Amino acid sequence: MSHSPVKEELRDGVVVIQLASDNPLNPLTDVVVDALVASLARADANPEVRVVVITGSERAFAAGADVKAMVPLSFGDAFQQNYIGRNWDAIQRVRKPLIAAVRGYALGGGCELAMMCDIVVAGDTATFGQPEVLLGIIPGAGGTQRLPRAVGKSLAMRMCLTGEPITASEAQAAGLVSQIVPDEDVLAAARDTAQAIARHSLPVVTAIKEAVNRSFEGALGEGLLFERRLFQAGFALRDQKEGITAFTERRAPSFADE
Ligand code: CO8
Repeated sequence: MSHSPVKEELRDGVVVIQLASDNPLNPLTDVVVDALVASLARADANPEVRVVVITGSERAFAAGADVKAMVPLSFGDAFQQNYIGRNWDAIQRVRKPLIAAVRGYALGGGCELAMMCDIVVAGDTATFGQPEVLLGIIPGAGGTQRLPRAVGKSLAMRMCLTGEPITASEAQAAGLVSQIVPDEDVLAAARDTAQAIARHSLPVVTAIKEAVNRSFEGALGEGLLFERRLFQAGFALRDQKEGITAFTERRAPSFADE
């Protein structure tokens, strides 16, 4: 690896983390994922960062796990090393909003990484797929769990069982992608959304992310109760008072993150 596999740029509360492997298809090697996880941890801890955008190259957000590294692995190796779990679990623990800005291929672990983000913005020629079945493996970083929640059982089954990718417009119609723009505008569109979020109260944004994510875990009743408790807890926030007071006074709110 001749250069850092991950580049960071922080501007106006938004950090863009770019996967920038030597290979523009961005295979998710351990080195890349470790660098991404370290970068996300820095962003989560940095009070100047309010929203994170993850992007890849023009050709690929990421073309999946490093298939070449899997060749010599036995079950014992994979289990003992906690393969995938070791570093991937950290991604889902990031508390600040994550936006995936996807150009080109988002395949296998690349599609799973996009689905671990809170919002997915795609270029018009992007493709999303879980081609693991073609390699004789199953998705390993949430593809069988997050994909059906994102696109419904039937399409998720088709994608996972055939290995065939879907287009950006199919992904948008199915709910995997929130917005499609011309390829060259992906990062700008993701930044615009990030900037809109960055203007809001950080604890409120964090609570919304936690609550929405809770809707994907466990039973609906439990998720609704979790949401209600966080909603009630919001009455302890100064920003909540400010937001609703500003509305009644017909003025813009001034949030203090407390
Ligand atoms: N891993 C390792 N190397 C890769 C990968 C990959 N995922 N994808 C491409 N490469 C390499 C190729 O081997 C090739 O290397 P070399 O020049 O040394 O032969 C180079 O990148 C260029 O690739 P191609 O010549 O194939 O480029 P094309 O433009 O013809 O095709 C494709 C692009 C369609 C993206 C094609 O490369 C492809 O199908 N790649 C594999 C996609 C895939 O199967 N992804 C799923 C992998 S399995 C997975 O993700 C399991 C998830 C588990 C959890 C996540 C853990 C990280």
